Amino acid sequence: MSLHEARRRLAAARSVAVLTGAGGSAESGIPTFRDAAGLWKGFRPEDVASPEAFARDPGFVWDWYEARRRTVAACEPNAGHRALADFERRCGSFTLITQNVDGLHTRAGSRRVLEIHGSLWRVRCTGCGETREELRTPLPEVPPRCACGALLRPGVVWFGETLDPALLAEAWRAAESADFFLVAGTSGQVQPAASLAEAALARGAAVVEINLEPTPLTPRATVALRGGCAALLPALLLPEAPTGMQDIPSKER
Ligand code: BJW
Ligand code: ZN
Repeated sequence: MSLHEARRRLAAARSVAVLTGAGGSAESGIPTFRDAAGLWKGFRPEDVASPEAFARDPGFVWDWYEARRRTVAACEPNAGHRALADFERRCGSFTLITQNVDGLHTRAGSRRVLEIHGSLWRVRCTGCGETREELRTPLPEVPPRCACGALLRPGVVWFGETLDPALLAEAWRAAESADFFLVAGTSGQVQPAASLAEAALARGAAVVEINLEPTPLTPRATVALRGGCAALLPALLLPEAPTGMQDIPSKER
C-alpha cells in the first residue's frame, strides 16, 4: 500500500533528488558505520575519521582506509545502485547525493553523483594540496607520500571538516527544488547531510525513506518503507514494480 503511494508520488514528481548512506552499500558486503556489526566496532568514529587522529597516527588511520579500500575493491554494486543508475537515465531532473565514499554508484552506471563526503579512491597532499585519483590497493607505501615529500591523506571529509562548498551548494539546491526527495540507507545522525531532508520537507516535497530501522526522520517522512535498499530501490524506481512487493510494512502520513 505505501509502496504504491510512494510510486504514485514519484510518478507525479517533476524534480527528484536522492540521498544515500552506508545502508545502500550494505547488501554489497560493505559494513555500515553505526550498525551493531558496523565499521566503527571497537573504535569511536572520532578516533579514526578525524584530522586529530591522522595527526596523531597517520599509519593507523591509513591502515584502516586501506582495509576498507581492499573490501570495496572486492565488492560489486547491488540492485539498488543499479536501479538508481537506471532511473537517472529516464528522469528529466534528477540529482543523486551520496554520503558514501565507496564509488559504487559510479560503478553501477550513475553519471552524476555528488559525493559530499569524498571518495576512498582519491588522495590529497597535506603539504601542497594536490588531489589525485589513487586506485591502487595495496598502496606501495603506508602512509603514502606526495612527490613534494609531505604525507598524502584520504580524499574524504572527516569530522570537524567542512564539506566542499560547491558540492554542498549543489546538494542544497537539489534538495530545495525537489518535489520528491528519497532518503535511503542512512541513520541521519551526521550533519549537514541529515538536514537536506529537512530542507526538502520544509519546501513541501514528498520525502520517502528506505531503511531497515526507524530513524529520526521516520516520524516526519511522507512514506517510510521498511526494508533493504537492494529490494526496495528497484521496487520504487523501476517502471514495473515486481509483484509481491505491495505488502512492504511501512508507515504513511
Ligand atoms: C540499511 C541497510 C539496508 C543498513 N538497506 N538500510 C550540528 C549538530 C551537532 C554536530 C554537528 C552539527 N554540524 C556538524 C556537526 C559535527 C559533525 C556531526 O554531524 N556530528 C554528529 C555525529 C553529531 N559533522 C561534521 O563534522 C561535518 N562537517 C561539518 O559540519 O563542518 C562544519 C562544522 C564543523 C565543526 C563543527 C560544526 C560545523 C563532517 C561530517 C563528515 C562525516 N564523515 C564520515 C566519514 C567519511 C569518510 C569515511 O567514510 O571514512 O562520513 S562519518 C560517517 O557517517 C561517514 C558517513 O558518510 C556518515 C553517515 O553515516 P550513514 O551513511 O548514515 O551510516 P550509518 O552506519 O550511520 O547508518 C546506516 C543506516 O543504514 C542505518 O540507519 C541502518 O538501519 C541502515 N541500513 N543496512 C537499508 N540493507
Ligand atoms: Zn604534495
